Amino acid sequence: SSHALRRNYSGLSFSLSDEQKSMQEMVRKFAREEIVPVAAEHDLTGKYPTDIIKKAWELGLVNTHIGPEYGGMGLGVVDSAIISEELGWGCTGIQTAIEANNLAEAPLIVAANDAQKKKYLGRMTEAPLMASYGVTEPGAGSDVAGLRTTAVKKGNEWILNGQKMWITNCGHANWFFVLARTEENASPGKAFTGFIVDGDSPGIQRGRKEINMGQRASDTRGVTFEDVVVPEENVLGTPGQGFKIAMNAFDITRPLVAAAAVGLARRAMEEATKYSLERKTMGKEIFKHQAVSFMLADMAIGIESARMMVYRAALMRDQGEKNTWHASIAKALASEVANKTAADALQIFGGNGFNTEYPVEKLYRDARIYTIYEGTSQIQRLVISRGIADMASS
Ligand code: CS8
Ligand code: FAD
Repeated sequence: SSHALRRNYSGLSFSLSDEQKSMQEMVRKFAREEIVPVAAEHDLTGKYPTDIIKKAWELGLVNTHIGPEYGGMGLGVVDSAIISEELGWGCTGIQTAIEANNLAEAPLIVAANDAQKKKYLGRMTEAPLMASYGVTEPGAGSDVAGLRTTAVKKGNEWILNGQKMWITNCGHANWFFVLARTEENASPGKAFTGFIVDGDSPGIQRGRKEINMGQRASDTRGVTFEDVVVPEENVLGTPGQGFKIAMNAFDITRPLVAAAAVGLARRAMEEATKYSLERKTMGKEIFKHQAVSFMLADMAIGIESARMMVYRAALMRDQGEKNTWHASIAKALASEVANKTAADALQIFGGNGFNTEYPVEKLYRDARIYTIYEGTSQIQRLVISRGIADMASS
């Protein structure tokens, strides 16, 4: 198939396959017709977009990495990036709710055995369920190795205790991926274990929905685990491997978060372009003032280069190459492009930009999270600079 051909292609290519182009067209239509009309309302009320997620699920736009053996489409990271950009163009709050399923599933994609995949990935393709990735804690976000949640083995079960914070989809999660410390005095690469935790396990207490600055359609909460019993069969990989499994998941999802940021930036550029071609000052459209059109040119520079980096990081993963370094570059670049583009779009709208009747103040608020979640811009630079040092010494 063209899919297989594309994956084996070894030279450079900047074109999407016909399959990818028609999928992009389909998601673009979905975003325009189903997401854009309701995005402002979800932003205002914070209501979880259950209906839209269900429609997206029916179109195969949710849980994109799950293989056909488990009822999914088994899309690659490039395919998923195309979807993320279009959904992000529509509303990154709604896109984040959808993407958080991919994030929760990523540790299973990389480390689960067949029975775990059948049970936990299979059900995601049978009904529009949500899942969560639980790593961050009130006391440890960037410093994953500093997390305090513990799991202690008792017979054939593990007893989980601790607290997670800022967990996307938490209020709706059917199951959680949870990273917990299982060895007190081991190095990060050996001290943690990843678990699949059923959402209805006794001892799980979900917090209230957090009221965030942007992406308000998405559901973010804290959650407490008190003596939660997890069966041995729900350990991912082997005990001690959890940190690497959690990091490996980011190799898949950072390019996709970056893709959504590109979608947001593209939307901001489109809105600002339209406005600047209509609004007149000093006898001409503001687009004809170079100070304005150059802001639009800078938006295009940012968007085009960020998308190339997203595709590069995503394609490397699809081709089986280690992409951690490139994923961090894509994530840092796209986040910063989204913030700059949204801020400049707001500027181009003048006073109207500051007002909720116009679309750009939402884009500006929604953009803000990109330099924070999925690893802050500082953490991406830490990964990138360590990579530079490794290259210099090898
Ligand atoms: O702590 C790491 C880090 O990445 N921190 C940032 C955390 C983060 O990104 N959190 C995001 C949470 S999820 C989220 O925000 C969701 S957003 C909402 C949903 C939206 C839709 C998706 C770090 C700072 C990079 C590294 O920490 P260190 O403590 O310095 O550990 P290291 O020494 O680097 O590594 C320890 C061992 O792990 C191995 N490792 C590291 N990276 C990888 C990858 N793949 C496989 N293995 C990895 N990428 C490393 O080799 C070490 O192994 P050793 O055997 O010990 O040598
Ligand atoms: P800290 O780690 O305390 O960082 C504070 C500041 O210090 C930042 O500017 C940071 O860049 C800087 N800093 C920290 N360490 C260093 C360093 N070594 N060098 C330089 N600078 C440093 N987590 C999940 O597990 N699952 C989710 O689904 C999820 N969804 C989220 C959704 C939202 C809306 C939000 C806000 C967060 C979400 N997170 C999730 C958590 C997110 O990944 C963390 O907030 C993020 O990784 C930063 O961690 P922190 O908030 O603890 O900040």
